[in-house]
Amino acid sequence: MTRIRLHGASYSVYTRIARLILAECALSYDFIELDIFDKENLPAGYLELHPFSKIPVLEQGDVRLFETDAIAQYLVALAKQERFLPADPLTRARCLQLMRILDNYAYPKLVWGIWVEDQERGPLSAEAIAEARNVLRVLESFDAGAYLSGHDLTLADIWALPMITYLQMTPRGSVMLSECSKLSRWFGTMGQRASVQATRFPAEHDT
Ligand SMILES: N[C@@H](CCC(=O)N[C@@H](CS)C(=O)NCC(=O)O)C(=O)O
Repeated sequence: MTRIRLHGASYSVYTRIARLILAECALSYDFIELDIFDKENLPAGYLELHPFSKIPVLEQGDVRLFETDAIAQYLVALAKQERFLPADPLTRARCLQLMRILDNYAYPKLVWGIWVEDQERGPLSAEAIAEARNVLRVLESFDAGAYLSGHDLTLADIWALPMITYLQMTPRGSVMLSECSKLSRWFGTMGQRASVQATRFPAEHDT
């Protein structure tokens, strides 16, 4: 198989999603680390790989892909690991629903609204806390089994893990997560996976 190259950052939520899938699918790859927020110093030609200046980007021979969902679906098909997307219509729909909830609400409200605010600005506003709680309440309501959309690991779990990890690393987020018994249990289970341990954020090594 032509060698896979992944451009991204070890601190990035979406890069970690791609790396979790690569690890879960036992696909080896070269990781090309860049700081996407240092726009002045992006690698030459990076905008040809990602015209919207984001990470991750996957390359394999002539294949170039951006948008993490496209990368994810390519990788699971390549590795013949379609089990990460449930076959049953409703379970699959719930899995996709969760992934979009995570993109559209959890990423902005938990990662940017809580983790980044906590790191960069200090005291969290009541509004930010209420919005994060609302996201957690919705995730907690997906009462499916050991994993978020059933009894097996799916892309929804892989999507959620990096976002909940950043939330949980803040004092307030850790308390909020502990108030959600199912999500807390799920987070503990996920933390034991080799893929999760192998892709820890740099900030996790400091905690
Ligand atoms: N919709 C994109 C989102 C990717 C994304 O937002 N990546 C973040 C890092 S986790 C990024 O590149 N941020 C840089 C920026 O917004 O300038 C995807 O699914 O790949």
